Amino acid sequence: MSNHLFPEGFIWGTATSSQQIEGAVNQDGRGESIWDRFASKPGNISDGSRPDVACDHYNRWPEDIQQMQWLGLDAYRFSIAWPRIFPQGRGQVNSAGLDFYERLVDGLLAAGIEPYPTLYHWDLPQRLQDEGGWANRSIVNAYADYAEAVTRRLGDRVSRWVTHNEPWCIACLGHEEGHHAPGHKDPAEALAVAHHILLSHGRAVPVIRREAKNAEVGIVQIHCPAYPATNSADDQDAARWFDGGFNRWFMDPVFKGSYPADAVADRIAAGHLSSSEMPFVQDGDLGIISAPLDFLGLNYYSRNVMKVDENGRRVAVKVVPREELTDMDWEVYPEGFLRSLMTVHQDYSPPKIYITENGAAYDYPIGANGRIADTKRITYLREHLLALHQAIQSGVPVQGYFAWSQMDNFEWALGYEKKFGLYAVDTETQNRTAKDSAYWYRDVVAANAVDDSDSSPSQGESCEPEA
Ligand code: IFM
Repeated sequence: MSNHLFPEGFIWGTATSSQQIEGAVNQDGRGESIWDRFASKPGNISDGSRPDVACDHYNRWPEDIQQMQWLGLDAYRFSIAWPRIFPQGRGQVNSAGLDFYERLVDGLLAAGIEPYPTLYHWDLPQRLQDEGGWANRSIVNAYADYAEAVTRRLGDRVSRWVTHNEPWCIACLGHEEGHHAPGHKDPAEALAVAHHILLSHGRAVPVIRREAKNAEVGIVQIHCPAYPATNSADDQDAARWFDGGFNRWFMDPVFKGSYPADAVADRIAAGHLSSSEMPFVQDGDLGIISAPLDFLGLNYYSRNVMKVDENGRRVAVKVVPREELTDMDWEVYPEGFLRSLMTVHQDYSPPKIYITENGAAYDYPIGANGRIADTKRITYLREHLLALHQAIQSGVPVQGYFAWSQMDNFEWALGYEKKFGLYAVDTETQNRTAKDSAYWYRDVVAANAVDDSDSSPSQGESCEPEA
Protein backbone atom coordinates (compact mmCIF):
# COMPACT_ATOMS: atom_id res chain seq x y z
CA MET A 1 0.00 0.00 0.00
CA SER A 2 1.20 3.50 -0.62
CA ASN A 3 -0.21 6.83 0.30
CA HIS A 4 -0.47 9.47 -2.40
CA LEU A 5 -0.16 12.89 -0.89
CA PHE A 6 -1.81 15.87 -2.61
CA PRO A 7 -0.09 19.27 -2.78
CA GLU A 8 -0.24 21.44 0.30
CA GLY A 9 -3.28 23.70 0.21
CA PHE A 10 -5.20 21.39 -2.11
CA ILE A 11 -8.93 22.20 -1.86
CA TRP A 12 -11.32 19.39 -0.94
CA GLY A 13 -15.03 19.90 -1.44
CA THR A 14 -18.36 18.52 -2.47
CA ALA A 15 -20.83 19.86 -5.02
CA THR A 16 -24.58 20.21 -5.52
CA SER A 17 -26.94 22.41 -7.53
CA SER A 18 -29.97 24.47 -6.59
CA GLN A 19 -32.71 22.65 -8.51
CA GLN A 20 -31.39 19.27 -7.41
CA ILE A 21 -31.44 19.91 -3.65
CA GLU A 22 -33.26 23.06 -2.60
CA GLY A 23 -36.94 22.19 -3.03
CA ALA A 24 -39.07 25.06 -1.63
CA VAL A 25 -40.07 25.94 -5.16
CA ASN A 26 -42.84 28.26 -4.00
CA GLN A 27 -41.13 29.73 -0.97
CA ASP A 28 -40.17 33.39 -0.52
CA GLY A 29 -41.19 34.56 -3.96
CA ARG A 30 -39.24 32.11 -6.13
CA GLY A 31 -40.50 32.05 -9.72
CA GLU A 32 -41.16 28.97 -11.83
CA SER A 33 -38.15 27.32 -13.48
CA ILE A 34 -38.05 25.35 -16.72
CA TRP A 35 -37.42 22.22 -14.65
CA ASP A 36 -40.55 22.80 -12.54
CA ARG A 37 -42.51 23.00 -15.78
CA PHE A 38 -40.72 20.10 -17.50
CA ALA A 39 -41.18 17.80 -14.49
CA SER A 40 -44.90 18.57 -14.37
CA LYS A 41 -45.40 16.86 -17.76
CA PRO A 42 -46.05 13.12 -17.34
CA GLY A 43 -43.34 10.98 -18.87
CA ASN A 44 -40.54 13.54 -18.66
CA ILE A 45 -39.12 12.26 -15.36
CA SER A 46 -38.54 8.52 -15.39
CA ASP A 47 -39.77 7.84 -11.83
CA GLY A 48 -42.61 10.36 -12.11
CA SER A 49 -41.09 12.49 -9.36
CA ARG A 50 -40.76 16.26 -9.10
CA PRO A 51 -38.15 18.62 -7.69
CA ASP A 52 -40.67 20.48 -5.50
CA VAL A 53 -39.21 19.27 -2.21
CA ALA A 54 -35.97 17.56 -3.30
CA CYS A 55 -33.68 17.55 -0.22
CA ASP A 56 -35.41 20.59 1.32
CA HIS A 57 -31.97 22.14 1.52
CA TYR A 58 -33.59 25.59 1.36
CA ASN A 59 -34.80 24.96 4.92
CA ARG A 60 -32.22 22.44 6.12
CA TRP A 61 -29.01 24.10 5.00
CA PRO A 62 -27.66 24.55 8.56
CA GLU A 63 -27.71 20.77 9.04
CA ASP A 64 -26.08 20.27 5.65
CA ILE A 65 -23.31 22.70 6.55
CA GLN A 66 -22.73 20.77 9.79
CA GLN A 67 -22.28 17.62 7.74
CA MET A 68 -19.83 19.40 5.44
CA GLN A 69 -17.93 20.50 8.53
CA TRP A 70 -17.87 16.95 9.81
CA LEU A 71 -16.41 15.89 6.46
CA GLY A 72 -13.69 18.48 7.01
CA LEU A 73 -14.36 20.23 3.70
CA ASP A 74 -12.39 23.27 2.62
CA ALA A 75 -14.99 24.32 0.08
CA TYR A 76 -18.52 23.71 -1.13
CA ARG A 77 -19.76 24.18 -4.67
CA PHE A 78 -23.44 25.03 -5.07
CA SER A 79 -25.53 26.96 -7.56
CA ILE A 80 -27.79 29.95 -7.33
CA ALA A 81 -31.36 29.63 -8.57
CA TRP A 82 -31.99 32.42 -11.07
CA PRO A 83 -35.79 32.21 -10.44
CA ARG A 84 -35.22 33.04 -6.75
CA ILE A 85 -33.38 36.24 -7.68
CA PHE A 86 -35.48 37.31 -10.67
CA PRO A 87 -38.77 35.37 -10.51
CA GLN A 88 -39.66 36.76 -13.95
CA GLY A 89 -36.13 36.29 -15.30
CA ARG A 90 -35.37 40.02 -15.37
CA GLY A 91 -36.72 43.26 -13.96
CA GLN A 92 -37.61 43.33 -10.27
CA VAL A 93 -35.07 41.66 -7.95
CA ASN A 94 -36.54 39.40 -5.25
CA SER A 95 -34.39 40.34 -2.30
CA ALA A 96 -35.64 37.35 -0.27
CA GLY A 97 -33.85 35.14 -2.81
CA LEU A 98 -30.59 37.01 -2.32
CA ASP A 99 -31.12 36.86 1.45
CA PHE A 100 -31.20 33.07 1.29
CA TYR A 101 -27.84 32.83 -0.47
CA GLU A 102 -26.41 35.42 1.89
CA ARG A 103 -27.43 33.24 4.84
CA LEU A 104 -25.95 30.18 3.15
CA VAL A 105 -22.68 31.94 2.33
CA ASP A 106 -22.36 33.40 5.82
CA GLY A 107 -23.08 29.99 7.32
CA LEU A 108 -20.39 28.40 5.18
CA LEU A 109 -17.83 31.06 5.99
CA ALA A 110 -18.59 30.76 9.70
CA ALA A 111 -17.94 27.03 9.37
CA GLY A 112 -14.61 27.68 7.65
CA ILE A 113 -15.86 26.41 4.29
CA GLU A 114 -15.24 28.51 1.20
CA PRO A 115 -18.28 28.99 -1.06
CA TYR A 116 -17.86 28.28 -4.79
CA PRO A 117 -21.16 29.39 -6.34
CA THR A 118 -22.22 28.66 -9.90
CA LEU A 119 -24.57 31.21 -11.43
CA TYR A 120 -26.36 28.89 -13.82
CA HIS A 121 -26.88 25.18 -13.30
CA TRP A 122 -29.89 24.71 -15.59
CA ASP A 123 -32.85 26.19 -13.66
CA LEU A 124 -33.81 28.94 -16.10
CA PRO A 125 -36.80 31.12 -15.15
CA GLN A 126 -39.74 29.79 -17.16
CA ARG A 127 -40.67 33.36 -18.16
CA LEU A 128 -37.43 33.63 -20.11
CA GLN A 129 -38.11 30.29 -21.77
CA ASP A 130 -41.48 31.72 -22.85
CA GLU A 131 -39.47 34.33 -24.79
CA GLY A 132 -37.33 31.67 -26.47
CA GLY A 133 -34.91 30.96 -23.64
CA TRP A 134 -31.28 30.43 -24.61
CA ALA A 135 -32.23 30.43 -28.30
CA ASN A 136 -33.12 34.13 -28.06
CA ARG A 137 -30.02 36.32 -28.05
CA SER A 138 -31.65 38.85 -25.72
CA ILE A 139 -31.13 36.37 -22.88
CA VAL A 140 -27.48 37.39 -22.80
CA ASN A 141 -28.41 40.81 -21.36
CA ALA A 142 -30.76 39.21 -18.83
CA TYR A 143 -27.98 36.87 -17.71
CA ALA A 144 -25.48 39.73 -17.35
CA ASP A 145 -28.01 41.63 -15.19
CA TYR A 146 -28.58 38.53 -13.09
CA ALA A 147 -24.83 38.05 -12.65
CA GLU A 148 -24.53 41.67 -11.59
CA ALA A 149 -27.34 41.44 -9.00
CA VAL A 150 -25.86 38.33 -7.40
CA THR A 151 -22.24 39.42 -7.37
CA ARG A 152 -23.14 42.91 -6.15
CA ARG A 153 -24.79 41.33 -3.07
CA LEU A 154 -22.30 38.53 -2.38
CA GLY A 155 -19.11 39.79 -4.00
CA ASP A 156 -17.76 41.27 -0.78
CA ARG A 157 -17.36 37.77 0.70
CA VAL A 158 -17.32 35.33 -2.23
CA SER A 159 -14.39 35.39 -4.58
CA ARG A 160 -14.61 32.17 -6.70
CA TRP A 161 -17.36 32.37 -9.28
CA VAL A 162 -18.49 29.92 -11.92
CA THR A 163 -20.63 31.30 -14.74
CA HIS A 164 -22.17 28.12 -16.18
CA ASN A 165 -22.29 24.43 -15.49
CA GLU A 166 -21.77 22.11 -18.48
CA PRO A 167 -22.94 24.14 -21.49
CA TRP A 168 -23.00 20.91 -23.54
CA CYS A 169 -25.79 19.53 -21.37
CA ILE A 170 -27.84 22.71 -21.59
CA ALA A 171 -27.52 22.90 -25.37
CA CYS A 172 -27.64 19.25 -26.36
CA LEU A 173 -29.59 17.39 -23.67
CA GLY A 174 -32.10 20.25 -23.50
CA HIS A 175 -32.39 21.34 -27.13
CA GLU A 176 -31.08 18.57 -29.40
CA GLU A 177 -31.93 15.30 -27.64
CA GLY A 178 -34.88 16.65 -25.64
CA HIS A 179 -34.16 14.61 -22.50
CA HIS A 180 -33.74 17.72 -20.38
CA ALA A 181 -35.79 20.91 -20.01
CA PRO A 182 -37.05 22.53 -22.12
CA GLY A 183 -37.29 19.23 -24.02
CA HIS A 184 -36.62 20.48 -27.55
CA LYS A 185 -35.27 18.24 -30.32
CA ASP A 186 -33.81 20.74 -32.74
CA PRO A 187 -30.08 20.39 -33.49
CA ALA A 188 -29.93 23.74 -35.29
CA GLU A 189 -31.50 25.48 -32.30
CA ALA A 190 -29.02 23.72 -29.99
CA LEU A 191 -26.13 25.41 -31.83
CA ALA A 192 -27.62 28.87 -31.28
CA VAL A 193 -28.29 27.96 -27.65
CA ALA A 194 -24.67 26.86 -27.18
CA HIS A 195 -23.42 30.13 -28.64
CA HIS A 196 -25.67 32.30 -26.47
CA ILE A 197 -24.64 30.43 -23.34
CA LEU A 198 -20.97 30.95 -24.15
CA LEU A 199 -21.62 34.59 -25.05
CA SER A 200 -23.44 35.16 -21.77
CA HIS A 201 -20.46 33.62 -19.98
CA GLY A 202 -18.09 36.05 -21.71
CA ARG A 203 -20.39 39.00 -20.99
CA ALA A 204 -20.60 38.09 -17.31
CA VAL A 205 -16.84 37.74 -16.74
CA PRO A 206 -16.07 41.51 -16.55
CA VAL A 207 -19.28 42.12 -14.60
CA ILE A 208 -18.22 39.61 -11.94
CA ARG A 209 -14.70 41.02 -11.81
CA ARG A 210 -16.14 44.51 -11.32
CA GLU A 211 -18.58 43.54 -8.56
CA ALA A 212 -16.69 40.89 -6.58
CA LYS A 213 -13.56 41.64 -4.59
CA ASN A 214 -10.52 39.64 -5.74
CA ALA A 215 -12.81 37.64 -7.99
CA GLU A 216 -11.58 34.50 -9.64
CA VAL A 217 -13.85 33.55 -12.49
CA GLY A 218 -14.22 30.32 -14.43
CA ILE A 219 -16.63 28.14 -16.36
CA VAL A 220 -17.40 24.46 -15.71
CA GLN A 221 -17.19 22.11 -18.67
CA ILE A 222 -17.92 18.42 -18.73
CA HIS A 223 -15.19 16.48 -20.53
CA CYS A 224 -15.64 13.02 -21.98
CA PRO A 225 -12.69 11.55 -23.88
CA ALA A 226 -13.60 9.61 -27.00
CA TYR A 227 -11.96 6.33 -27.97
CA PRO A 228 -12.44 4.45 -31.25
CA ALA A 229 -13.91 0.96 -30.80
CA THR A 230 -11.39 -0.37 -33.36
CA ASN A 231 -8.49 1.01 -35.35
CA SER A 232 -10.63 1.35 -38.47
CA ALA A 233 -10.63 4.76 -40.12
CA ASP A 234 -14.42 4.92 -39.64
CA ASP A 235 -14.28 4.32 -35.90
CA GLN A 236 -11.43 6.76 -35.48
CA ASP A 237 -13.45 9.35 -37.33
CA ALA A 238 -16.45 8.60 -35.10
CA ALA A 239 -14.28 9.33 -32.07
CA ARG A 240 -13.04 12.57 -33.65
CA TRP A 241 -16.66 13.52 -34.43
CA PHE A 242 -17.81 12.93 -30.86
CA ASP A 243 -14.87 14.84 -29.41
CA GLY A 244 -15.58 17.76 -31.75
CA GLY A 245 -19.25 18.07 -30.80
CA PHE A 246 -19.02 17.24 -27.12
CA ASN A 247 -15.69 18.65 -25.97
CA ARG A 248 -14.06 20.99 -28.47
CA TRP A 249 -17.26 22.82 -29.53
CA PHE A 250 -17.45 24.20 -25.99
CA MET A 251 -13.77 24.51 -25.10
CA ASP A 252 -12.33 26.05 -28.29
CA PRO A 253 -14.46 29.24 -28.25
CA VAL A 254 -13.59 29.86 -24.58
CA PHE A 255 -9.87 29.20 -24.83
CA LYS A 256 -9.07 29.78 -28.53
CA GLY A 257 -11.77 32.22 -29.64
CA SER A 258 -12.96 30.00 -32.51
CA TYR A 259 -15.21 27.03 -33.23
CA PRO A 260 -13.38 23.85 -34.32
CA ALA A 261 -13.36 23.78 -38.14
CA ASP A 262 -13.83 20.00 -38.45
CA ALA A 263 -16.85 20.06 -36.13
CA VAL A 264 -18.33 23.01 -38.05
CA ALA A 265 -17.92 20.94 -41.24
CA ASP A 266 -19.67 17.99 -39.54
CA ARG A 267 -22.66 20.20 -38.75
CA ILE A 268 -22.82 21.58 -42.27
CA ALA A 269 -22.72 18.00 -43.61
CA ALA A 270 -25.55 17.04 -41.24
CA GLY A 271 -27.65 20.01 -42.41
CA HIS A 272 -27.64 21.71 -39.00
CA LEU A 273 -25.74 24.70 -40.36
CA SER A 274 -25.97 26.06 -43.89
CA SER A 275 -22.40 27.40 -43.99
CA SER A 276 -19.48 28.20 -41.75
CA GLU A 277 -20.96 31.71 -41.44
CA MET A 278 -23.06 30.81 -38.45
CA PRO A 279 -26.08 33.14 -38.39
CA PHE A 280 -26.10 33.47 -34.60
CA VAL A 281 -22.43 34.56 -34.39
CA GLN A 282 -21.96 38.33 -34.58
CA ASP A 283 -18.75 40.32 -35.00
CA GLY A 284 -16.88 40.48 -31.72
CA ASP A 285 -18.71 37.59 -30.04
CA LEU A 286 -15.77 35.24 -30.02
CA GLY A 287 -13.52 37.90 -28.51
CA ILE A 288 -16.04 38.32 -25.68
CA ILE A 289 -16.36 34.57 -25.18
CA SER A 290 -12.60 34.08 -24.95
CA ALA A 291 -12.06 36.64 -22.17
CA PRO A 292 -9.15 35.29 -20.07
CA LEU A 293 -10.25 33.13 -17.13
CA ASP A 294 -8.71 32.38 -13.77
CA PHE A 295 -9.65 28.73 -13.77
CA LEU A 296 -11.44 25.98 -15.59
CA GLY A 297 -13.87 23.77 -13.69
CA LEU A 298 -13.69 20.28 -15.14
CA ASN A 299 -16.34 17.61 -14.59
CA TYR A 300 -15.42 14.02 -15.40
CA TYR A 301 -17.55 10.90 -15.07
CA SER A 302 -16.69 8.47 -17.88
CA ARG A 303 -15.45 7.96 -21.44
CA ASN A 304 -17.26 7.19 -24.71
CA VAL A 305 -16.19 4.41 -27.06
CA MET A 306 -17.30 5.25 -30.60
CA LYS A 307 -17.93 3.20 -33.73
CA VAL A 308 -19.77 3.37 -37.01
CA ASP A 309 -22.61 0.85 -36.95
CA GLU A 310 -24.00 -1.31 -39.78
CA ASN A 311 -26.33 1.55 -40.78
CA GLY A 312 -23.43 3.95 -41.10
CA ARG A 313 -24.36 5.84 -37.93
CA ARG A 314 -21.78 7.01 -35.42
CA VAL A 315 -22.74 5.45 -32.10
CA ALA A 316 -21.34 5.03 -28.59
CA VAL A 317 -20.91 1.41 -27.51
CA LYS A 318 -20.37 -0.37 -24.20
CA VAL A 319 -17.22 -2.45 -24.10
CA VAL A 320 -17.38 -3.79 -20.55
CA PRO A 321 -19.88 -6.05 -18.78
CA ARG A 322 -22.94 -4.53 -17.12
CA GLU A 323 -21.50 -4.96 -13.64
CA GLU A 324 -18.66 -2.63 -14.48
CA LEU A 325 -21.06 0.20 -15.27
CA THR A 326 -22.48 2.57 -12.69
CA ASP A 327 -26.24 2.92 -12.27
CA MET A 328 -26.11 5.59 -14.99
CA ASP A 329 -24.76 2.89 -17.35
CA TRP A 330 -21.50 4.82 -17.45
CA GLU A 331 -18.26 2.85 -17.63
CA VAL A 332 -15.89 3.22 -14.69
CA TYR A 333 -12.79 4.40 -16.53
CA PRO A 334 -10.29 6.36 -14.43
CA GLU A 335 -7.69 6.24 -17.23
CA GLY A 336 -10.07 8.48 -19.16
CA PHE A 337 -9.90 11.03 -16.35
CA LEU A 338 -6.12 11.17 -16.73
CA ARG A 339 -6.52 11.49 -20.48
CA SER A 340 -9.07 14.32 -20.14
CA LEU A 341 -6.77 16.20 -17.80
CA MET A 342 -3.71 15.78 -20.03
CA THR A 343 -5.67 16.79 -23.14
CA VAL A 344 -7.18 19.87 -21.56
CA HIS A 345 -3.82 20.92 -20.15
CA GLN A 346 -1.99 20.43 -23.44
CA ASP A 347 -4.65 21.88 -25.75
CA TYR A 348 -5.91 24.82 -23.69
CA SER A 349 -3.49 25.46 -20.79
CA PRO A 350 -6.00 26.92 -18.33
CA PRO A 351 -4.02 28.67 -15.57
CA LYS A 352 -5.59 26.36 -13.03
CA ILE A 353 -8.17 23.63 -12.89
CA TYR A 354 -10.64 22.56 -10.26
CA ILE A 355 -12.33 19.20 -10.60
CA THR A 356 -15.79 20.59 -9.99
CA GLU A 357 -17.61 17.23 -10.25
CA ASN A 358 -16.64 13.58 -10.16
CA GLY A 359 -18.57 10.70 -8.70
CA ALA A 360 -20.74 7.68 -9.36
CA ALA A 361 -24.38 6.63 -8.99
CA TYR A 362 -24.86 3.43 -6.99
CA ASP A 363 -27.87 2.47 -4.90
CA TYR A 364 -27.10 0.75 -1.60
CA PRO A 365 -29.65 0.07 1.14
CA ILE A 366 -29.17 0.94 4.79
CA GLY A 367 -27.92 -2.22 6.51
CA ALA A 368 -29.17 -3.70 9.78
CA ASN A 369 -26.29 -1.92 11.53
CA GLY A 370 -27.56 1.40 10.18
CA ARG A 371 -24.65 1.79 7.77
CA ILE A 372 -24.63 2.14 4.02
CA ALA A 373 -21.70 0.10 2.71
CA ASP A 374 -21.32 1.74 -0.71
CA THR A 375 -18.07 0.02 -1.55
CA LYS A 376 -18.27 0.57 -5.30
CA ARG A 377 -18.48 4.33 -4.84
CA ILE A 378 -15.39 4.25 -2.63
CA THR A 379 -13.54 2.26 -5.29
CA TYR A 380 -14.67 4.68 -7.98
CA LEU A 381 -13.57 7.73 -5.99
CA ARG A 382 -10.27 6.16 -4.98
CA GLU A 383 -9.34 5.17 -8.53
CA HIS A 384 -10.25 8.57 -9.89
CA LEU A 385 -8.30 10.36 -7.17
CA LEU A 386 -5.28 8.20 -7.98
CA ALA A 387 -5.60 9.21 -11.65
CA LEU A 388 -5.91 12.83 -10.58
CA HIS A 389 -2.83 12.51 -8.41
CA GLN A 390 -0.91 11.16 -11.39
CA ALA A 391 -2.03 14.10 -13.52
CA ILE A 392 -0.87 16.56 -10.87
CA GLN A 393 2.50 14.78 -10.69
CA SER A 394 2.74 15.22 -14.47
CA GLY A 395 2.31 18.96 -14.12
CA VAL A 396 -1.42 19.51 -14.65
CA PRO A 397 -2.29 22.48 -12.41
CA VAL A 398 -5.26 21.03 -10.52
CA GLN A 399 -5.88 22.84 -7.25
CA GLY A 400 -9.05 21.27 -5.94
CA TYR A 401 -11.53 18.42 -6.14
CA PHE A 402 -15.29 18.48 -5.49
CA ALA A 403 -17.03 15.12 -5.13
CA TRP A 404 -20.44 14.88 -6.78
CA SER A 405 -22.41 14.94 -4.65
CA GLN A 406 -22.76 16.02 -1.05
CA MET A 407 -26.09 14.16 -0.90
CA ASP A 408 -28.45 12.05 -3.01
CA ASN A 409 -30.66 14.41 -5.00
CA PHE A 410 -32.95 15.05 -7.96
CA GLU A 411 -30.99 13.58 -10.87
CA TRP A 412 -32.91 15.54 -13.51
CA ALA A 413 -34.93 13.38 -15.93
CA LEU A 414 -33.96 10.31 -13.88
CA GLY A 415 -35.65 11.57 -10.73
CA TYR A 416 -34.46 10.37 -7.32
CA GLU A 417 -33.46 6.84 -8.32
CA LYS A 418 -29.88 7.59 -9.29
CA LYS A 419 -27.91 8.15 -6.12
CA PHE A 420 -24.63 10.04 -6.29
CA GLY A 421 -24.48 11.26 -2.69
CA LEU A 422 -21.94 10.78 0.07
CA TYR A 423 -25.04 11.23 2.23
CA ALA A 424 -28.28 9.35 1.63
CA VAL A 425 -31.44 11.40 1.92
CA ASP A 426 -34.73 9.77 2.87
CA THR A 427 -37.20 11.58 0.65
CA GLU A 428 -40.05 10.98 3.13
CA THR A 429 -38.38 12.06 6.37
CA GLN A 430 -35.51 14.11 4.90
CA ASN A 431 -33.15 12.27 7.27
CA ARG A 432 -29.56 12.36 6.06
CA THR A 433 -27.31 9.32 6.63
CA ALA A 434 -23.59 9.36 6.00
CA LYS A 435 -22.63 6.50 3.69
CA ASP A 436 -19.35 4.64 4.13
CA SER A 437 -18.05 6.77 1.25
CA ALA A 438 -18.58 9.84 3.46
CA TYR A 439 -16.43 8.25 6.18
CA TRP A 440 -13.84 7.34 3.55
CA TYR A 441 -13.82 10.82 1.98
CA ARG A 442 -13.47 12.36 5.43
CA ASP A 443 -10.30 10.31 5.94
CA VAL A 444 -8.95 11.43 2.55
CA VAL A 445 -9.64 15.08 3.33
CA ALA A 446 -8.04 14.83 6.77
CA ALA A 447 -4.92 13.15 5.37
CA ASN A 448 -4.81 15.25 2.17
CA ALA A 449 -3.93 11.91 0.63
CA VAL A 450 -5.42 8.83 -0.93
CA ASP A 451 -3.99 5.37 -0.51
CA ASP A 452 -4.11 2.76 -3.22
CA SER A 453 -5.26 -0.15 -1.09
CA ASP A 454 -8.81 -1.32 -0.54
CA SER A 455 -8.78 -0.37 3.14
CA SER A 456 -12.10 0.59 4.62
CA PRO A 457 -12.84 4.01 6.06
CA SER A 458 -12.60 4.75 9.79
CA GLN A 459 -15.54 2.76 11.11
CA GLY A 460 -17.72 3.11 14.09
CA GLU A 461 -17.42 6.82 14.68
CA SER A 462 -20.52 8.86 15.12
CA CYS A 463 -21.55 10.78 12.06
CA GLU A 464 -22.96 13.52 14.21
CA PRO A 465 -21.06 16.72 13.78
CA GLU A 466 -19.30 17.90 16.87
CA ALA A 467 -21.03 20.71 18.68
O1 IFM B 1 -26.30 15.53 -11.52
C1 IFM B 1 -25.52 15.95 -12.59
C2 IFM B 1 -25.12 17.40 -12.42
O2 IFM B 1 -26.22 18.24 -12.25
C3 IFM B 1 -24.34 17.87 -13.61
N1 IFM B 1 -23.25 16.97 -13.91
C4 IFM B 1 -23.53 15.56 -13.98
C5 IFM B 1 -24.27 15.11 -12.74
C6 IFM B 1 -24.57 13.61 -12.80
O3 IFM B 1 -25.37 13.32 -13.90
